[in-house]
Amino acid sequence: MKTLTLTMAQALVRFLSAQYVQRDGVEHRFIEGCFGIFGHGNVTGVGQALAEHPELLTYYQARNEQAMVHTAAGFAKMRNRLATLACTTSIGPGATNMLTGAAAATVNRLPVLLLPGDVFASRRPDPVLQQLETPWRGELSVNDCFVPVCRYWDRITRAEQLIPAALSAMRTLTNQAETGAVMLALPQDVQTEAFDYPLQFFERRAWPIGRPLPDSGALDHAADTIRAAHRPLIIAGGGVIYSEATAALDRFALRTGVPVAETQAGKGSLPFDHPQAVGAIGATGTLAANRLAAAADVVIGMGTRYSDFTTASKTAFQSPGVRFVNLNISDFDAHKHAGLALTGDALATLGALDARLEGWSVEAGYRRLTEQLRAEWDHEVTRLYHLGHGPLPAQSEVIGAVNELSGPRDVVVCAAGSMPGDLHKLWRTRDAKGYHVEYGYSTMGYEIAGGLGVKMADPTREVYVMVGDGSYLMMAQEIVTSIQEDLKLTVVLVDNEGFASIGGLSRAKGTAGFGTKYRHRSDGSLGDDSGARDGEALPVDLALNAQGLGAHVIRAGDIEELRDALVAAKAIDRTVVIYVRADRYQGVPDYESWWEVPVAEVSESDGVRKARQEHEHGAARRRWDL
Ligand SMILES: Cc1ncc(C[n+]2csc(CCOP(=O)(O)OP(=O)(O)O)c2C)c(N)n1
Ligand SMILES: [Mg+2]
Repeated sequence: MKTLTLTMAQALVRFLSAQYVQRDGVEHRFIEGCFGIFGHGNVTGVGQALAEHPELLTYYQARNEQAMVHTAAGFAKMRNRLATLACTTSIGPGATNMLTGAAAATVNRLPVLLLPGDVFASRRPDPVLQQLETPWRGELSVNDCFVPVCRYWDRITRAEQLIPAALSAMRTLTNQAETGAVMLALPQDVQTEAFDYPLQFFERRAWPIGRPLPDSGALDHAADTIRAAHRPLIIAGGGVIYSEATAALDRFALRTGVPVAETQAGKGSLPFDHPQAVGAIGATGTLAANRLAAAADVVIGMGTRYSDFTTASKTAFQSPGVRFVNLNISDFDAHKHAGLALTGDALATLGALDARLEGWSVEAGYRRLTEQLRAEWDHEVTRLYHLGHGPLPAQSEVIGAVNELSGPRDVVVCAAGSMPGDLHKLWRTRDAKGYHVEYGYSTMGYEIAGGLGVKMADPTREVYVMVGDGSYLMMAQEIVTSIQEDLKLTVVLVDNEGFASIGGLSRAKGTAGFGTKYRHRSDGSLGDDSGARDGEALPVDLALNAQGLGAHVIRAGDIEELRDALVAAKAIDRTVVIYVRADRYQGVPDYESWWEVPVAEVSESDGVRKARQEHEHGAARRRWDL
């Protein structure tokens, strides 16, 4: 057997550089690069390996470990999970900083490979700098925190263990039903230990990403169920986009007339002006989709995991006999809502269903209803895009300006705050990859870091990162990385003096926005919206902050200036931050939907007691869907 003597870290880097995936006969390099922040736990191991052979794996420097995981996840999402990035860190805080990123990736089912350093396997110098000692268990380290948020987790305590561990990591990352964060924890001594690795380990390997079909009996049953439906509704989730089934869905919907509603991850499955597109569904849904959902007799879920936002906390579907047919690569999701489970690839399964439904389409009256609801919704979007609100613009107008001045292939990125809901309702998506909102984990701080990953994945598109002042303050530092790597972002920074979304939620539940407004403490302010003790505004200048990080900054005072800024930003080749203030209180309405957030059962406050009554009223509409 021919072997190559390498350190474990050198072998890992060489192995990763040779991994590919193959789908529909096309090969894609899987690990396109490695983000890293070095410390004593990786600089002489993985760091040395990357430095010795930079041609194997491109190294990217980041500012924060959580951010680099978001960047890898954004990259993987943009590439439909056919490629990702690795992340190397030191031990201790460098490693645990990745925890939120790992959870976000796993919740969103996005592959990311995490390579933290770990304490010495030999244990001779214990406790080393940054080691957590656990008196009752010798083999624990802080990296064990990642077990619940990873889909595969391993620790390489001997150099040869890398072989089975690396293969398991690749199997998980490329498995469309199982994918998420994968961690190989790398003890700092073992990273530098040599082993005679078989040459075969480093040979080019293409992992097949197949298109499995459900059982044919289940397909027949599903087709019969759909044929018998009078008011069917498709819910398109992220799986439609990842499987590249959008064109097939477009044809299927046109031919059969079945309306298509979209989840956050599924938005973009159809262009907004498709005759069957009824837009967002659920708690942040359109009136069109929510009306159709309430009356639907068969719900066809495609690649959706039915989050509470999608189901309006199990109140979206009110027809007494409603049945669910679920196409999903994950058996776990396919079985949700007691659905008829079609476990398989979205594209292949849709094709098989289409063939079985030949000649069938919805009744003419249902097509007309869809058309009418669509027209009404389009009108509502136009109204909200051009409210003419003052003195500060409404957020819906900010979104309208960005939508109207971005190109059809450009990408909007967002994650937390009030914008994801407004974008879900209002963004007119023109391209399957044009809408990128991380709403599985809704991580404040994802926006700029994730946007960077989107830009890396497709530099031919302009990337519009829409970020609230709260999220910006949590994690803006990757603006520096975007400057360093010549990856231009257009960041639209919307300042509404704090956490407007949670402020609105708090007000709706009788607690006046407590702790959600940025106000100086000295005059007894509760940081709320009651106006009782409003307190002084903070002397904070986020635009200046962005300028300090190297961005080209434009301050827009109103919607006209925002439009001018968006035009000007196109001609600038480094990251632009457009700073705009928006009215904290001018939100987008809900459209006959509900979201379950618990309210105190007893309280001294009239407002809370009233909110509790409303809560019980909403909760009465919940269904089990058995
Ligand atoms: C890391 C993290 N912490 C807390 C939350 C809960 N949360 C959701 S939105 C929000 C406020 C976001 O503020 P901002 O970015 O300014 O957006 P706005 O609500 O003002 O639109 C908070 C605290 C979260 N989603 N993520
Ligand atoms: Mg805000």
